[in-house]
Amino acid sequence: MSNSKKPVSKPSLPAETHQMVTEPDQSLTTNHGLVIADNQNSLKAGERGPSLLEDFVLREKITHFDHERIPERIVHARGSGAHGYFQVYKSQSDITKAAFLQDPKVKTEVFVRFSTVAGGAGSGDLPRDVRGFAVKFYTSEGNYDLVGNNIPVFFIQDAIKFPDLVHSVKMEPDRGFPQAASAHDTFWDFATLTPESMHMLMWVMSDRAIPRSLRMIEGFGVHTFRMINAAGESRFVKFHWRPKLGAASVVWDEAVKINGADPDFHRRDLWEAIDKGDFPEWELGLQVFDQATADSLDFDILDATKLIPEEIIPLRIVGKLVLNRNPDNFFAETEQVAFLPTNIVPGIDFSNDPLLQGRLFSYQDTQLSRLGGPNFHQIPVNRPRCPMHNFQRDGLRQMDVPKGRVNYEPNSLDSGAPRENPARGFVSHPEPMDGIKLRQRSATFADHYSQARMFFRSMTSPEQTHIASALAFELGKVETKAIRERMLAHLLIIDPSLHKTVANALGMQTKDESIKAAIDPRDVALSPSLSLIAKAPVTLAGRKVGVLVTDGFDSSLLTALRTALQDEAAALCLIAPKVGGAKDSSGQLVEADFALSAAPSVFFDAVAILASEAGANDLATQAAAVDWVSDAFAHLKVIGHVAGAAPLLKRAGVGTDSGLVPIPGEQAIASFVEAAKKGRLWQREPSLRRPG
Ligand code: HDE
Repeated sequence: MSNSKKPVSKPSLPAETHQMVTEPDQSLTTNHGLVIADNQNSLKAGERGPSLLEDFVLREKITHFDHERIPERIVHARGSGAHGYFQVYKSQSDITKAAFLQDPKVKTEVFVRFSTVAGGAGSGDLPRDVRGFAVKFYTSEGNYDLVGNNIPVFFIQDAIKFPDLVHSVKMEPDRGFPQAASAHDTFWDFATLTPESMHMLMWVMSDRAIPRSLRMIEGFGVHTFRMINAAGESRFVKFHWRPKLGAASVVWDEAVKINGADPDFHRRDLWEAIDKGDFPEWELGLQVFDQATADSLDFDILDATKLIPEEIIPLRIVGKLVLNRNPDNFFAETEQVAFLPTNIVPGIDFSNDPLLQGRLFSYQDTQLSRLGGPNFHQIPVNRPRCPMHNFQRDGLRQMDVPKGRVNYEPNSLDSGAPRENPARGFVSHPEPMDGIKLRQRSATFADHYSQARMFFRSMTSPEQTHIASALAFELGKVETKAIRERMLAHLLIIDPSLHKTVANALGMQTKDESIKAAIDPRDVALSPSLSLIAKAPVTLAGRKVGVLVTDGFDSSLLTALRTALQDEAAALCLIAPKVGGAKDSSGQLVEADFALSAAPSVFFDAVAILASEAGANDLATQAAAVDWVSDAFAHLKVIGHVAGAAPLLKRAGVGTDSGLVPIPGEQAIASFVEAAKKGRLWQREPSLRRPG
């Protein structure tokens, strides 16, 4: 096709628009390459006549559109993806022969998909839910997929219960609601009849389930895996991802409001950070241990409802993951990426965890129906980046054109055809196996309460209160009293003080001791490293500060604040009553990033009010502005303010505490920044809300 722009006539246009048009650089074509002359009108029998079946252009376009959607994932349907790389800090050859864990000079390409679990693809980003954290490493030895979550344990111990778990948490089948919510009868019915879920329930009720940002979640491989070195020595390993920005969460009331104000809050945050070059990073940590250590633990390492406290086996930090490129196309990449826990490489192997074993079957199977056949590995995001050859042929959606006569092995007709390679090929760890066929849970899996108790008691006081509040909210939405009572009976075993708080919050004074633990919980050593608040970094890096201005504001103060926040690697978002902006005290118009109505304070980690007194008086009559301030206070944020902001602060009814930082002039900006770096003021919370 010539690219020269010569004028061509366009006879199919209606008479009134009949004109000479310029030939475009790229002509629109059908899927088979035929150039389309008119993309505005279907082929009809006469100007006002019926459309003709012959119109293959129309039919091709509509047919393709009709099939634009593929079945969404059964779980983890809502997700956000990004490209990046993984780099090991130093060779891990003592524990594994995996090639991507050897050379610190090598950057291994990755694609990562974060997700919520229960909601559909169009659901909001901030339900109380587990987050998926799936990483595809395109290694030189084939794709390695580490398909984990942001919580290190799981609800169930055996894969056979997964469909029941998922059915119970998803929308109830008769009514089709609630969407993306565990706060309903069927979930709590299942969970309370499944004592092994108690530890995970503590995590899901904790702040971990309402993260501030996908850039601020931890990740876990959950199961115990194996690593094998070149000498064939096997060790057990647990995988951890640690965010460089620190892990952080929102408070529940904020999550509820964010979901309404910006259902794409997490997706947008990840996209924007990468887009502006603020690349999210995680470090990969391993807990490596041998059989003797495994035997010394008071739980079974094959039980996915248990974690190994870092206080017992510290993390060995081995490398970093950097996400530095947004997808070019959401559907082609994020939607079509197919993670398979069976994608492993020499040097890594599975354990016999019965939950993992079921997953080894499920993912391949689900892709067959989701991606329409056995050739989904040919989709660009799923293709290995290393050479790939075998004799699997044909099938739906075959994109390759294999050549030659030979499509079987062994063969003698093609000496260049692929052959097995015992030297480099994957060999399963030769673990001795001997046993009788049976359907039975090992007795070593029977302690369902000790780690639930350990997790709850390892939390700081605000975190414990949040767990109790979440339980009160969730159970408060459960209509069937017997289910609420059953959960209270479990809580009594986990921790009597938690039971008491939740029972009080629900106004249910039962002390039901009808549930008997298969094994009475033990008071194991606490694990303070499980608390997010205890290890929260003092930083504003990657955080956002919302600055509210009105006409007459002090622009030199704003400039100084902007510089101070830049120095902390934080972003400043300028908010004015109107998006067009506000005039500073010299009458100069400064454009805003957002109008107040479009940027509630729940979007920010800290706020500052630089309003003039006249502006603040006016804002004090506007509910959106009053909510902006009272929400920031209720969400325990640091609020910087100039003297002129007083009428608005007063109307919002905010108290005075160390989180209200006056900014009388540029010299006070440092105190605002120092206060904001500490994050939320947990000490403010007891005066504002209690469970129930
Ligand atoms: Fe999954 N899981 N899962 N899962 N899972 C899927 O695979 C399954 C489990 C996890 O971003 C599905 O491609 C079974 C644990 C993530 O695309 C499906 C069992 C953990 C993702 C499936 C589990 C996970 C999935 C649905 C119990 C944490 C999203 C669509 C034996 C370690 C990956 C798909 C992405 C997705 C099955 C339990 C993590 C149906 C049978 C435990 C992060 O195959």
